[in-house]
Amino acid sequence: MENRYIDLARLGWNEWFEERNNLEPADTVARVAAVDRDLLLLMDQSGTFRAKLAGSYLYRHHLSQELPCVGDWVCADKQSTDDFGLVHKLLERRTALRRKSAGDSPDYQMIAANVDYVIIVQSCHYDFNLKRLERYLVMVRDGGADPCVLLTKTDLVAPDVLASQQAEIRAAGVTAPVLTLSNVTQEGIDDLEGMLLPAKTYCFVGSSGVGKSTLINQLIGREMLQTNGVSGTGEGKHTTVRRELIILEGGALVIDTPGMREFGILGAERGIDSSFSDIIGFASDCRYRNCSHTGEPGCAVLEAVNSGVLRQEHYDNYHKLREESGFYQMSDVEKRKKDRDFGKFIKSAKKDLEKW
Ligand SMILES: Nc1nc2c(ncn2[C@@H]2O[C@H](COP(=O)(O)OP(=O)(O)OP(=O)(O)O)[C@@H](O)[C@H]2O)c(=O)[nH]1
Ligand SMILES: [Mg+2]
Ligand SMILES: [Zn+2]
Repeated sequence: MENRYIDLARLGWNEWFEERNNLEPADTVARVAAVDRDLLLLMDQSGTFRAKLAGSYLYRHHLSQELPCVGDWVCADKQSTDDFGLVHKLLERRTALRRKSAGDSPDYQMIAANVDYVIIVQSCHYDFNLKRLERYLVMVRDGGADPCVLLTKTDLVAPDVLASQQAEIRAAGVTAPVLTLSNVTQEGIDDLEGMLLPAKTYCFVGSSGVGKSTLINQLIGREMLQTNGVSGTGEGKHTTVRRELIILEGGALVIDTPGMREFGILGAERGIDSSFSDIIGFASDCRYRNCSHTGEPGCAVLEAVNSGVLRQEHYDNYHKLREESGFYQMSDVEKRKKDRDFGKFIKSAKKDLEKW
């Protein structure tokens, strides 16, 4: 590796990136720790700094997969007039965790880039779902990263329940490592910690409320990430709203992500529409074009359910899957709140990273 990149190695840089990207001697490379549209938090060998996407970059790239996301390597000019660096190049990705955009768009929504291991988190208490796990495994492999399965909240189920879930995973032919832990009793946390290698990037994904941020806080050793303190409530609400790259004391790089309703799963929408074509058929007769089929007046889908033409169970499954697949986008209110929070976040993240 060239000398100027050696310090970047602890942020995950390696020969692969050097060989794949035609870098000029003047290029300064940095890794994306967080993103909010054209605003980025970057890290390099000397610390963290804020940056914006260069106008010329935005002009030339329109697909969301072409925009930097958490974990990406970029070229950035640090000196810029208004205290922001300027990102003018996105380096080639070694791996990509991404999902297909809705419809026939060729675009992908990026979740994280250059991840070595994706830790698929499910709580063994009411969240365990083999089908969903399998869809995650497909998404991870599709993007070139290695999967690991993690069952949390083992303190809430009897040992035989946990054992049968593990057996179910094995019986399905899943070859990825399967770990279990409790953030409450700490049982199993050592096993996970022992697996985390310096300069490797681990992305935690899974439904909202399974304990991803709680776990990462334990790994950091303090309450850096906000977690959902009120258990049993807050249905449908995400505590974590932003993907964020954090460096642990042992040198591993971890990415926290919001619960999966925001993301959905690779291509899931299309799959759902094809298995529920009967519902889609009724939906064309709904009074409102954007009908959610949950109680709007003139909803033809509900009418079909009520008159017994559609089975209630089929209808319920449809909603469950759509919800899981991220079909329900965040409301505008949530989006605005997210924007406001980002300013605060940048400040605190900068402080945290500077200590490191
Ligand atoms: N009993 C038990 N509760 C846990 C465990 N891990 C987390 N929790 C609780 O579960 C709730 C949700 O935890 P979070 O860490 O916020 O979940 P998350 O996966 O980050 O959720 P999002 O950020 O919304 O995606 C909190 O109330 C935690 O205290 C565990 O191992 N056992
Ligand atoms: Mg969280
Ligand atoms: Zn309807």
